[in-house]
Amino acid sequence: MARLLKVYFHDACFDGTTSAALFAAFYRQVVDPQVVIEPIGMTHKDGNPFDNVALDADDHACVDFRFCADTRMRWWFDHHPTAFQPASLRAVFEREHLPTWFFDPRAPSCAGLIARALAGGDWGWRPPEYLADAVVWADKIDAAQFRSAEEAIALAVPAQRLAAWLAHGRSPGETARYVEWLSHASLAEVEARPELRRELAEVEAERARELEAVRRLGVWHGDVIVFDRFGEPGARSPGFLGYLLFPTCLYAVSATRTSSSIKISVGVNPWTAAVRRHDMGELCARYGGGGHAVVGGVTLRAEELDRARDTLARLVRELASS
Ligand SMILES: [Mn+2]
Repeated sequence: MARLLKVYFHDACFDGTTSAALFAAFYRQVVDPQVVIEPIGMTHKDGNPFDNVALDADDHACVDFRFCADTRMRWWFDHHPTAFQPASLRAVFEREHLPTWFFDPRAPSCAGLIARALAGGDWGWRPPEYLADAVVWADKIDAAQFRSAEEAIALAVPAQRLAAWLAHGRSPGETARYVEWLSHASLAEVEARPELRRELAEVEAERARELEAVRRLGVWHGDVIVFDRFGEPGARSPGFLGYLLFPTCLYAVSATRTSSSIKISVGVNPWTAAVRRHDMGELCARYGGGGHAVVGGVTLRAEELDRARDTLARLVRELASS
């Protein structure tokens, strides 16, 4: 009977899916050509995301997602500074020291980290030619290395169209199927699949509607642009669209909610010449959230709408003051 490999990956994320496809291609080429691979998308949540995960296959891998403190998770690749939660798991990583666990918080993407890690040491593996482009795009998308907001939101090439498709609320089944396709073919070949034609056209049409909605939504508070979507549950954060439509802003703040949670995101315009006055992570931490210097967020429970509105008003007031 064929052996089974389960690959856990950061779901609905361009880097997460590319990492899973890349690792699947490696495993088939180097470890076991006959292996059956089951890709499983993982999402962040309060508590341990591996709580109800059965490590019952013949081998297990986790890519672009936080550390699982179980040596049955034999392969692990991640680049998130927040990979060890709680932080005490770092001790397990250091103690067990598996040669098949790789962590580099400076890596722009996990796919790039996998390519580099498996090129070195005992493996000497080179990604197949058809995945080279995907690895380059994972670095670019995950680290937001774009020259302009126009470039960041463009849907000009397969990588960006597929990244937008992934971000449009895909189901775990859809992303698993996508990973399987990408483990055998290039982004251009996957993007051209007839199964995706209608959905990719929808992504483009929705982008046009979204631009209009975000244009109407923005409200200025000094040099802070605010997108309050508390009134439209399920609506997404404008992300880079906000900087495209309001290029003179220093900060963008967006407020969104779903049936399960409320999210306030704050960011520094990556394409402004102005100098930021605040640290986003430090600011958000004071309201129960966190993040980095240039991007941060506060996540609240769905029933905390009053608190969320108050937090939004306070954050905006602080950011707008000099
Ligand atoms: Mn990543």
